[in-house]
Amino acid sequence: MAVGVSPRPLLVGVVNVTPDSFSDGGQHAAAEDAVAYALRLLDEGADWVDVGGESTRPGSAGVSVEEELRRVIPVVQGIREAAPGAVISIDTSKEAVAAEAIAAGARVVNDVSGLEDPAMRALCARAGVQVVIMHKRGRPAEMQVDTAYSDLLEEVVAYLRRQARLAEEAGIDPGRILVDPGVGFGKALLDNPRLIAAVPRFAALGHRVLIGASRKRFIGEITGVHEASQRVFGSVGAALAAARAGAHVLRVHDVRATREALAVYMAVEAHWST
Ligand code: HH2
Repeated sequence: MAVGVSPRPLLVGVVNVTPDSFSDGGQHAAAEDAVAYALRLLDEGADWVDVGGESTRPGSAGVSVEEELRRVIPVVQGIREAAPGAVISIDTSKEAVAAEAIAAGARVVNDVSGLEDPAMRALCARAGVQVVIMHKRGRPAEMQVDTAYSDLLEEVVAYLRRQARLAEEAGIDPGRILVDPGVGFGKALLDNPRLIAAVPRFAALGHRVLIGASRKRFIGEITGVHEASQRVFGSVGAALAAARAGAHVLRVHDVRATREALAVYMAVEAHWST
């Protein structure tokens, strides 16, 4: 990183091994393509890569354990062999998938269902991995049907607090827990900017905060860019806003664009108080 600037948020590069992800479905469906893509993201400056084999986009149907394992395990193994020092997270809600991915070298479990499964919590405690606890409402198939909250921020904070406490009670080290308000997961479109601005409220829980806004639909609504893969500029704007709000980790598709924008942003930010 450039000299003399404050630490920037960590960047997580998204590696979707799915035929149907909302912005890059089908692009890296073969394991070797996905591994090569992960190595490229690491080369572009990703601090870790997030491997997922099941799309969580609104309306998507789930996949079986067997199919998810078939998609992700060769990719985790391939990244581990080609880049032994790389941090790999597994984006799954299934304990069986997380277990195999950890055995293959994943060091973080990114669970969009907030570690609700006690078996998942027990596994993560035993394995000593880092965990991302994300808020969402409902399953992907119906999560955009009811997006009304009586108090959005309070509800998300309360959920993250409860799930983090359950994780700690299961034996997960508090320092290994990250929380994530789940941008786009069962939220009204314009609630998403509110969630990003509210990072300090989530950070007050005492855990690092991850924000995953990259290429999501609210960015399309704001910018008028309806093709998800074309939402790079808006996504970089969201990343800078999340950094400004104090996010510790940003989950992004466009690593190089985000890293370069953040480097400039952080260089300026270092002088705000002077
Ligand atoms: N968003 C997606 C997937 N996993 N994990 C966390 N912690 N936070 C997020 O915001 C998040 C996530 C959705 O993005 P993507 O993986 O690109 O799409 P899909 O779920 O369609 O594969």
